[in-house]
Amino acid sequence: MLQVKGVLCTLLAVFLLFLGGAGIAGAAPKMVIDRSHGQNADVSGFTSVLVSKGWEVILDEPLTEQVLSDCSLLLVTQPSTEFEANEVAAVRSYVQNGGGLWVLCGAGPQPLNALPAAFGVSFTGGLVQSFDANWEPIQTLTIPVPSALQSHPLFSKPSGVTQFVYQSGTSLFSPANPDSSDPAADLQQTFPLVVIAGDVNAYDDYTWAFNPVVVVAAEVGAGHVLFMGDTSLVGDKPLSGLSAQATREAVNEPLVDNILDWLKKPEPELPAEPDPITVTINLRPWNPYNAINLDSRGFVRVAVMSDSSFDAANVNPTSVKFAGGSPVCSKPMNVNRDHKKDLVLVLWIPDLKDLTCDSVEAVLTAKTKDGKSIQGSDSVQIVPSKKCKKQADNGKDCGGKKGK
Ligand SMILES: [Ca+2]
Ligand SMILES: [Ca+2]
Repeated sequence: MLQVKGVLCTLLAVFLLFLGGAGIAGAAPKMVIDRSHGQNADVSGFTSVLVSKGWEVILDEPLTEQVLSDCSLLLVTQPSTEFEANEVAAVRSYVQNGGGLWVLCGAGPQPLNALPAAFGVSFTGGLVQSFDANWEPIQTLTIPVPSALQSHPLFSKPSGVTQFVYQSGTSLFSPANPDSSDPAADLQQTFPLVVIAGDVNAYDDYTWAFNPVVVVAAEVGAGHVLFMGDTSLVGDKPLSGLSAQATREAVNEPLVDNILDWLKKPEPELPAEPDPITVTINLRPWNPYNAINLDSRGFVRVAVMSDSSFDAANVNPTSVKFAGGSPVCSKPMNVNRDHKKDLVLVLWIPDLKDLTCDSVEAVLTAKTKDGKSIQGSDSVQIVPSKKCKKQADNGKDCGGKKGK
């Protein structure tokens, strides 16, 4: 087992983008599968599934705020050493900030609850079905999803998950008060969460209990947490190949897909680009007619004007685009004698690719030196030229000539 663990604990960073040919999607969501708390179950099969679904999977990272900062989903399955207070704090903070946490644990005499306790739940280590059935290796425990919960995103897709299966239902939850007569009801009063109870003939710490909790899902801060009392949902290599395991995986696949979607930290929304600041420009600053001859291989000036709300000195000249061209040089000058210097830009007319013989307006865009977008426009008069005359001739109906 140690050898297997050693192999698994080497950093496995698999990065696959299933883009369908496009190279424009963002980075794959990153899942950290915790291996730093004595876990030695083989999750290689589940890792392969995740990679095929477009995840980047990282094993055996220390659970620090830095490691979790770009993590979309943290998976903790069957730890055998307890979480330290600083790790719990890091995970709690990560979830508060939008991260997803999925914890799966099976039965055990001493469940490790430092992490679940940070979210108000705990594993009891008890069993959710009869003790004898629990030891049947091919046992499959079907858990119905209560109809009231079937519209929850965990179950509503693709066509509704109405039940799922555990390997044998090896553990359960209880609220902070383990003596509660109705743990599920207690939890629902405490958290905005999904609670699913197991069958009524269930063990709770080796005593009969009614409706032991088998799933807890909750929204915590901006993130989501999910606690489940069975590890077989994320695969268990020694069991794969057994028909019961294959059956469980097939039945649970839609649920697992929903879980990944629901827990995944949302992509940060890019701040909307603010509308550009409208500025006044003056094409041919000392000429009111703004004439341009598209045959010309000369230069034309355009001024970005300063006024009481905008200082043209803030314009980054290299960012300027005017009618498709970039200025060849620029100079602060006061064009209109208002004691405010304007920015005069010089452009080569053949560069003004956006101008056509029909243009009546030309647009200038630029960024300020602190990155804000600005935009302005001025009228333009395209003077008759050979180029425009030729275009006009080509545009005429040549009807009769065709076919001669
Ligand atoms: Ca002008
Ligand atoms: Ca001025």
